[in-house]
Amino acid sequence: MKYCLLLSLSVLFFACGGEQPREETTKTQPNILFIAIDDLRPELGCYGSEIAVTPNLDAIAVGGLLFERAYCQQAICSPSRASLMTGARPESTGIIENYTYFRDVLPDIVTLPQHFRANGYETVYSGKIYHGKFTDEEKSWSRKPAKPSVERPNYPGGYALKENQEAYLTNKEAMKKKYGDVYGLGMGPAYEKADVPDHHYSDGYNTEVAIATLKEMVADEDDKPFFLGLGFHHPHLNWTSPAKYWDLYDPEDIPLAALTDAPEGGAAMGLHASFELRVRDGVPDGGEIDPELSRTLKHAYLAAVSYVDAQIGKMIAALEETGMRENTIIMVWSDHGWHLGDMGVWGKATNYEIATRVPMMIWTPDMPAGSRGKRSDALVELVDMYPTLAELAGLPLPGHLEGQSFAPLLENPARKWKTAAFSQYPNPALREWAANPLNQGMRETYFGPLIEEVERRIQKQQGDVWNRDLFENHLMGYAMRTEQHRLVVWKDNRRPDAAPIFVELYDHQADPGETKNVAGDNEALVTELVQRLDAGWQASAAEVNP
Ligand SMILES: [Ca+2]
Repeated sequence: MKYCLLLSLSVLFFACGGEQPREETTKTQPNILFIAIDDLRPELGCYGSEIAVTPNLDAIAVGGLLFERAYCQQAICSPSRASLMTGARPESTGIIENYTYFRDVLPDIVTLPQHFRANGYETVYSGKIYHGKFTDEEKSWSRKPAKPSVERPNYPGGYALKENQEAYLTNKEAMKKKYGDVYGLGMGPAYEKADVPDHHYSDGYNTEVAIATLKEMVADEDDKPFFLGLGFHHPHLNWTSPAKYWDLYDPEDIPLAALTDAPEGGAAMGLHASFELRVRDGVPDGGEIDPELSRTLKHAYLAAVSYVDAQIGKMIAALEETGMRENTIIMVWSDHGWHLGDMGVWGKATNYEIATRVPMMIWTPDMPAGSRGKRSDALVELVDMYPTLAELAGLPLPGHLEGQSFAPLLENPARKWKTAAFSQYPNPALREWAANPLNQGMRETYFGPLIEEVERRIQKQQGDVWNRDLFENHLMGYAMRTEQHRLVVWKDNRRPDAAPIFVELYDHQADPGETKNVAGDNEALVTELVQRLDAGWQASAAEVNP
């Protein structure tokens, strides 16, 4: 084991009177390349997609370990990232929307990079690791990223094409005039195909920054191991990518979502009205997203995925060029999945398989040859990455962690593992798309009719249980994925011990697309699963013998 080796090296150097045992020790610790991809669903070559062009991610899977059943803890950016970066679940962090900065509520929690930093690592990031401005500059990161040799043009709204820049500026101005400063309204198009170099959009540029930073760190004399975060904004909207990535796909070959109906008997509040997409220029405010637009949107999403994949290729090449490849753990993850018309919805922000299942893979220098290229069916969670990386680097595990190191799966990918994965989401239908409670402004904008429509649907299903304050502000969906089932329990989160307001059960053996809620036909099973959900993540942890 690496940790034992590190200890013995230290002892050896002390015993021999070596002058700097600590430095000799840290030299053997692995670097970490922590690759975050925003809104990436597991539709990649290595996940069995027949169309996605993702050779660089596929290559990581070929040499590393891919997780077929990895789940986020909440299917939206900030809560998911606050959870995985602190190693605590949304229920514990209290971060369940995109507006609250985790540092404001958890001033002393030790984050993943902060923990590495405290243990002698240089920690630095480029791009989106935490959500938005919540970057924890002072505590998490020990150094600033380097300046690359290229410059990124300052495109309004991030669009390279004049017509899209103008659409963005005009819409923004018009919305502001009409509705005031309502969050996020007045956007440009959802996608763009422009013949520009990679670094003209954020991800290409941020990769150049990460590569320049890597080279700078390698040139440093202190020989500290590094934790380098490289976070991609794509394939989050807007899907703006250089033309060459669009050209990898023939639109005729792009399959549309196969299952576009809401689950039969599912929770009326379980699905939203695709606000996040509808706010974009060129997408209808309500009603159907027709097949032609659906195909273009999916093409745009796939182009964005290939654009990210190409940047990952550059980053890995830089690791090789600097001689760091063989001593660097590569951890790849996405913060949640995405409905591309699945269940009739566009966007993240649900408690279903499509939104909660994420791509996740790891490559380590010293994993057994027999594990390389394997795909693990074990249930794992994003919150597990913190303890895993800490263990693999030989660091102690902070006591507050609520995940479990999956390092044992690297030794044996098929071993018995957790019995459940957990996530949660507050009422997707009656929240803004950033999971904040609806503000009055949202009702007054063009979203008003959409909100009334979902509200009527919920009232019809829930009858006397309906209560606006409860449904808008306090309703939480708690989801549990087991080997065979997905359970979603809707609760008043002020009354955790009260009976659920609504329950959904999907049987993945019979119905992998989650098309039918079978809770009503399986009372005994629901009772048992609700008990398991209530028992929490600890009760579902894997048994690991020392
Ligand atoms: Ca995201």
